[in-house]
Amino acid sequence: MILEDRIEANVSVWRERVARMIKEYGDFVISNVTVQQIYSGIRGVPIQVSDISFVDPDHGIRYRDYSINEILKLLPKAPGSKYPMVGGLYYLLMDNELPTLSKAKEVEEEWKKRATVPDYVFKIIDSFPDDGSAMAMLSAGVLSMSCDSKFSKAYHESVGKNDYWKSTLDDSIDLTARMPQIAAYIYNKKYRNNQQIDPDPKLDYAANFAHMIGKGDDPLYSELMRLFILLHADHENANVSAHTAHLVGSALSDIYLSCSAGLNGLAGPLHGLANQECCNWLLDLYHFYQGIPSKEQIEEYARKTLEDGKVIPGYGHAVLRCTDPRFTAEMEFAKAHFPDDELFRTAMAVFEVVPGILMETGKVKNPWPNVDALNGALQYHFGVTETDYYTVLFGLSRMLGITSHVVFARAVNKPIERPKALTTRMLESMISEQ
Ligand code: AMX
Repeated sequence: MILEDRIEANVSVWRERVARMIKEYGDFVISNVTVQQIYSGIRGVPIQVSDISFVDPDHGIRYRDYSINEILKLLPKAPGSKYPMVGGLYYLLMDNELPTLSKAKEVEEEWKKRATVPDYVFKIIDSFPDDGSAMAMLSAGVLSMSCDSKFSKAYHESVGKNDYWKSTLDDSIDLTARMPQIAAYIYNKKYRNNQQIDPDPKLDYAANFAHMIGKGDDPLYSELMRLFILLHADHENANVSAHTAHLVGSALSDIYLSCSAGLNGLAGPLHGLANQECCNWLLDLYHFYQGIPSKEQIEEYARKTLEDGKVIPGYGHAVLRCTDPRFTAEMEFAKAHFPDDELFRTAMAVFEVVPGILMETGKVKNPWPNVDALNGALQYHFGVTETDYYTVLFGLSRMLGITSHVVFARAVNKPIERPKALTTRMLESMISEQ
């Protein structure tokens, strides 16, 4: 199996590092938890080790310690493309080493061999009404494949604990191989009168997805999807979707059960759904002023949004304290290829005005744009105008990172996660006894 030998070579080193850390420094205190943190989403409390990716508050996401700019430069490119091949990205997330072009291609070839989606997945998706939630369809489709889990089979055949990661990797490759067709099937069912398009084995992962949603004629859309998948592949494992998948996986639930749970978290408006809300906000702004709005109009519109008690989607972040480098990468893509697109120009005008307004509130910790501030505008340019589908694109990409974290957790035998809950009365007496 691809990557198995690479991970095998690293596993004993990782296990030794972790075992040594626990044995020699098990009592080392890295953080105290305050009452405020308990009541506010355990915000900022270190609860995980995340060696696959790390959100640096001042510089943005790093995959295996490489910044987005480095990744864009260093990963092998798809043939005839300026953007990295998704297979190489998966290799890096799983392995810690920059892949060669041939390694990236090996992953893509393996995906092609495993890309057949079982019929029952389509039947499950078909059982939803056409106007059902695209994310619920995606989550249910992924969940249904649990019956095919190689990990589950190995577990019930009493494979040893130290080898659980191998069948989990097997499941991760199967799941990621099938994701483009499942995501495309949902798009075609909901927005293209169920006109399904068969995969084209000649195409790379991202181009094949573009082809299956009917955008195969525009090579630039394949380029966008290569970039989009790369930018959304991972964001540390303490965010809602990755942490949920990890938590469920820690009970030794298989990857399909874990990832379906993670996708349900991604579907929330404070997480992945912000994608669509941001594009809708931009479109409403654009239509309200019947074209690209002036600075004053944006100011008026943004202030009205805040007065109505709403947030300005696409701005702010729980961890980042800078302009999201993923936003910058998307901005550069649009500037290079369609600088005059009206929705893109609207997004750029918003970028000039909104941070200042958010700073004035005095409470927003990060007034700068996150990746969602542009995602929708870019998809819209290519005619993917169905904003309620955007979180599925996010989910398609995020499975690469989430499943890498799940495999890694199995490789180092992370135990079941079980923090502790306290009652309010307990907290009150702890405080009064101080
Ligand atoms: N517009 C208006 N108010 C905002 C704001 C924004 N874009 N971002 C933060 N604030 C407000 C918060 O609502 C909070 O107000 P409160 O004290 O009255 O409840 C206050 O500023 C402090 O919040 P914070 O510590 O700066 O942010 P947070 O960690 O609580 O929340 C986030 C982070 C992303 C949920 C928030 O910035 C937000 O709602 N942004 C808009 C939605 C969005 O873009 N989400 C995408 C996130 C990225 C992703 O997962 N895809």
